[in-house]
Amino acid sequence: MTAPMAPPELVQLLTPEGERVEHPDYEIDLTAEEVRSLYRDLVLVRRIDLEAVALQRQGELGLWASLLGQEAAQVGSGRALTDADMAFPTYREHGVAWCRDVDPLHLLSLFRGVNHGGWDPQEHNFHLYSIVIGSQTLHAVGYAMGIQRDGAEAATIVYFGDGATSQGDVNEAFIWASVFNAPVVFFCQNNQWAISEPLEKQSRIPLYKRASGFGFPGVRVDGNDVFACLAVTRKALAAARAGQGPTLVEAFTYRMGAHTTSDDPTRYRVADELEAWKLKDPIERVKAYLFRGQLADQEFFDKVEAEADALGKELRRRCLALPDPAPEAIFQHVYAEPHALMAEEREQYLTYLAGFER
Ligand SMILES: Cc1ncc(C[n+]2csc(CCOP(=O)(O)OP(=O)(O)O)c2C)c(N)n1
Ligand SMILES: [Mg+2]
Repeated sequence: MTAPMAPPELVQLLTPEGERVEHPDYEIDLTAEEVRSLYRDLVLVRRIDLEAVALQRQGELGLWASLLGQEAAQVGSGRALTDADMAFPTYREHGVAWCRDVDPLHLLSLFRGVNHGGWDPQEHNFHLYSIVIGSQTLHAVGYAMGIQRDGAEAATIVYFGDGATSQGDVNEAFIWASVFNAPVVFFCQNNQWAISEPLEKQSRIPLYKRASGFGFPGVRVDGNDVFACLAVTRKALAAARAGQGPTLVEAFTYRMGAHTTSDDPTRYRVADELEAWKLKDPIERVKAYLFRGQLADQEFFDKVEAEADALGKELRRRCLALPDPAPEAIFQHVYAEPHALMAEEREQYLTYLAGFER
């Protein structure tokens, strides 16, 4: 008798060639319309990202952190959320922002330096971007413990990178979430690099296995497979909402671009690596699946392409039209209530500015 096969370590429902495969623990049943909609999300999100990189190169943004290659991890997990769920991003979650209906212009305005965030986290249940690595995991656990006490039928998801798993904050968040059984999904996008530090400098074991040491389940999903990311995140969120506590999802993916526009990855990684990951492109496999099953025709793909072009063009136009804030705006929103010292400093600054010829 042969022993039953263990489920594969990596949850995958769609191969890089666009073939549907089954996994014993994760099912997904999507209509053709739903798959086309996911494809559209992936293409539009990539276009927003490409436009932003181009704008930075032309001096219109101070910086940009590209999500190139991570579209499926973000759209799959983002589309698993209900309106009531709360998401805490890093600085790279433009695809999740898209799924939460955050106007991409707000993302650009932050990186253009014309405001400090630009969207209302409560309106979208999508928190402001966090640049301090791992800090948002603590915020998310605190939020999750809050909604747990409110008895809300909602879960929290927090995004962070492979490098962030070495931060104390993230490990403290794991402990708190575990012992308080907080309704939180830890969504780690393992894109293999923390700027120039490769994964092997962060861990001797696969990241998802760390969860067992903290006392909750961990799962590794193909982060370039939007179906698998959707299925795995849905299940983890449902468990959180049902009172079963946290899950660590490790989305195994690859950062195809630079860390940010200030970085040059050719200084620390070989070109072959990128070439190998290009074959696992998250968008191409959905396109192949749609073609293979005759679920979409050329007209559909042309239409999405045209929509992406129009979105990119319009986003560029709106970005260039963003007004510069008044210099004294920096003193706004520091405190919720009027503050005497802020008012004094604001007046001093205005007097200083008035000393220049206009
Ligand atoms: C607390 C803290 N330490 C260091 C940095 C500088 N820093 C910015 S991004 C980064 C690497 C993060 O890598 P990872 O968590 O894998 O996320 P990725 O950028 O790959 O998405 C570091 C060290 C920071 N922003 N915050
Ligand atoms: Mg990383």
